[in-house]
Amino acid sequence: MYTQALNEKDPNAGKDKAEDPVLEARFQARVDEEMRIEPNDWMPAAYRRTLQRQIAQHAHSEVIGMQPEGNWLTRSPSLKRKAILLAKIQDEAGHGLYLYSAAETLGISREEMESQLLSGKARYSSIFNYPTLNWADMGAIGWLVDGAAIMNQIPLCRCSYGPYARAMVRVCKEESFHQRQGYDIMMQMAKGTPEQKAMAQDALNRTWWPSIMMFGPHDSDSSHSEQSMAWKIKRFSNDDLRQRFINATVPQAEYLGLTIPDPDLKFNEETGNWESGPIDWDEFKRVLAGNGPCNHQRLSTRQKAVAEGEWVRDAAAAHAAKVAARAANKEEAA
Ligand code: FAQ
Repeated sequence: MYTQALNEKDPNAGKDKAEDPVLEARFQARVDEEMRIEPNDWMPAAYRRTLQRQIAQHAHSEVIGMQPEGNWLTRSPSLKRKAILLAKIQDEAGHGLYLYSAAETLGISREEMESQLLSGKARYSSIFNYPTLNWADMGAIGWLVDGAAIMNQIPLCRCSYGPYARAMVRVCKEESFHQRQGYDIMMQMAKGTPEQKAMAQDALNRTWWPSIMMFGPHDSDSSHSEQSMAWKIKRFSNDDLRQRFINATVPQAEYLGLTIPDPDLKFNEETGNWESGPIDWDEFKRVLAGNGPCNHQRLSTRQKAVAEGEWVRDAAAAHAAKVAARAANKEEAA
C-alpha cells in the first residue's frame, strides 16, 4: 500500500532537528510545491508529532466509533438493514487499521497508540461519546457524522503526508456509501408514520450539535490549525469546513421535512451561508475532558474487548510461530 520501499531513504531522515534551518527550508519548499512527504524523507520533529497525534486520533475515532452502531446490530429492523450496518461497521474497523498503519510509518507502534487509547490519554472524536437511543440514530450518524467526516476528509486526500493522503482516498469512498445509507434511513423514517418521523427528529435533535463540534474549536481557539495549514496537512480551517457542512446539510434536512435544532440558524443572502447559532463549547470541553454521557462506557468496552481478545491473539501468535518453525525444519531437512 505504501511506497516507502520505492522511496530512497533521505540520508538526513531520522535526524529530526526542527532547528536545522537548511533542512527545514528544503522541507517547506517541497510542501509548497505540492510534493508529497514520504516516510523516509526528512521532516521536522513537530510535523511528525502532529501527524502521529492526528492520525492516531483519527484511527481511535474509527475504532471507538463502531460502538454506538454496534449497539443496534442485534435490533436492526430488517435483515437488509442489519447486513448494511454490519458492512459499515466492518469498514470502520478497516479504516482504523489503515490509519494505524499510516501512523506507524511515522515511527510510532500500534501497541503504543493502543495503550494511549486504553489508558484514556489519547483523544478520539467527541461525537462518539453520545448514546444511540433509537434506530433513527443509525440514520443520523450516517447522514451527519459520516457527512461531517467526508467534508473533513476529502481535503485530507491532498494532505502533504503521502501515506495519510493515500489512505484517505479509499476511506472517503466508503464514507460516501455510509453517508448515503444514513440519509436513506432518515428518508424512510421521516416519510414514514408520525411515530417514525418523531424518532427521526429526535435523532437529529441529539446529533446535530455534536456533529457540528466534530470540526473542532473555532479557528481563533484552534491550537494546531495555523501550522497544520502551513504544512498542508490541513487545507481548510475548522470553521470553513464546518460552514460548508452546514450549507450542504440544511437543504437536506428541509427535504426530509425535519427541523434543525438551532433557533438562530439563518440564511445570509450576502454570503450565501447558513449562519449557525452559538455552539456550546462548554459541552465540547466537558466531553474532551472525559465527562461526556458515554466516555466511561466507550473506553471500558474497548478495554474489556482488548482483554478478552488476548487469548485469541496469543493463540494466533503461537500458531504462526509453529508454522514458521515447521517451515524452517523442512528447509533444514531439504
Ligand atoms: N473531538 O487545534 P485543533 C469518523 C482536539 S472519523 C476530540 O483544531 P486539529 C468516521 C484536537 O485533537 C472522525 N478532540 O486540532 C466514522 C486538539 O487536541 P490536543 C474523526 C478534538 O488536529 C463515522 C485540540 O482539540 N475524524 O467520524 C476534536 O488541527 C461514523 C485542538 O484542536 C478525524 O479525526 C473533536 N471533535 O484539528 C466512524 C479527522 N476537535 O492537541 C464511525 C482527522 C479538535 O489539544 C461512525 N482529524 N479536537 O490534544 C482532523 O481533521 C483534525 O484533527 C480535527 C482537529 C479537525 C479533528
